[in-house]
Amino acid sequence: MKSRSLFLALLATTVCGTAAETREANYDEAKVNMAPLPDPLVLASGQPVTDAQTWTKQRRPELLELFQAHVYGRLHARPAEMKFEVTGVEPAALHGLATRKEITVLFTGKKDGPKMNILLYVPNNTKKPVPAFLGLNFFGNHTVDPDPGITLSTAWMRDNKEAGVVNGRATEKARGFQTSRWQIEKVIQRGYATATIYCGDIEPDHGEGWKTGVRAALSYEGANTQWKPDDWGAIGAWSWGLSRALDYLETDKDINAQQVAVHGHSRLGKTALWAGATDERFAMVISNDSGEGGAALTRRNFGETTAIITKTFPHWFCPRYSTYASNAPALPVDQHELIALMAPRPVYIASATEDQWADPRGEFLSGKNAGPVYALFEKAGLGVAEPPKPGQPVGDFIAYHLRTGKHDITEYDWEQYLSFADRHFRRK
Ligand code: GTR
Repeated sequence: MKSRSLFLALLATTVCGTAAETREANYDEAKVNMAPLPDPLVLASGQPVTDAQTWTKQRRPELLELFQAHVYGRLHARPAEMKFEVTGVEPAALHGLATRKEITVLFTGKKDGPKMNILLYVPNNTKKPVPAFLGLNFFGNHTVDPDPGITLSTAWMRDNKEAGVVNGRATEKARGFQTSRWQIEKVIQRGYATATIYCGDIEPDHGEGWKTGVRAALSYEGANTQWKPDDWGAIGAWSWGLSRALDYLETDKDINAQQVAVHGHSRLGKTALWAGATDERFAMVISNDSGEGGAALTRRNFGETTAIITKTFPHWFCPRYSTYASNAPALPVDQHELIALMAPRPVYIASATEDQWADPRGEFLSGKNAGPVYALFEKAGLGVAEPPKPGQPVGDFIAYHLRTGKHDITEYDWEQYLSFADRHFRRK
């Protein structure tokens, strides 16, 4: 925990110029002082929700509305002019294991307009259509595997020596930099397609990123544009991009679009959760170390807090979210209700022992407190009251594991997600 947490707390301090955020990062369970959680099973009218139909027809829309208005903002509709262009197909990629496709999504139908590039691998020698994993990446599609045929991203990204990014652009050195996080060959060998997009294609990840992303392209109304309290933030934009990728997957006859698992790590895990909440076509949702603003309960003062995240990354959320910076208990929702928005679809929450910044216990408790909603559908949740020991996955339709190690996605995490998908997509 300590080095990453310390680094992030220092970063928060540097960015904000105050020591308050550092003090707020509590790592002592004895000092956790959590306000009562809102009850997902009580309607705004005060009536209890006791059946799945009332949940689906009344309570779910109420909660979705609250998350849109207070946390992530409202999403834009799918543009009618959107087009897909398949820009490359290699039938013998990954030593013949897979077919590699690259698809450009022209959001406004124009080649010189906003766009994103999907990298998709489909297993060869497998009965089609196949289920798929879909997630955003941090440093460009060319980083997810050493495959030299992947188009090198030309989009802006933050300079990072290790990631091979110089002067805001990727270099050849970056190829395969995130291979361990994607486990592409393993996923393919297990019979799944896997698709990814660089999040920065949709919106660059910084405070001014919206100016060159989909938010400017689709909801900017000129120089005097003022973001409204419930306008979408970067997480909204990125999750919207995931839905547009699913729009493409629905058109690809190799893919079973009824079985697409949306996944993501860290800020992109928060994004996967919001995509799963807003787009019920996603059949499974996986949150890897998503932490504050993701799976972790907001009301717990452990690790990253609302105060810290809204100072450091205000652009991720809707403007109204920042008004809760020093008063998280005033939020009308908490993150167990975000998990509940996945019901009755399978949802997996993963934490790591050295990722205390993301509050593993708070992530577990979100899953636990979403359980009563799954119970309305007669779907079993975590099945345990306390977090399991590291390396002991628990749960059925809500699943959880605590991996030993740092903030990352590893082969171990993928093994669990693949088994979870096998179980729920009935591919034993
Ligand atoms: C951190 C942030 C976390 C998490 C992480 C990441 O700096 O505080 O909420 O999202 O970034 O995305 O790697």
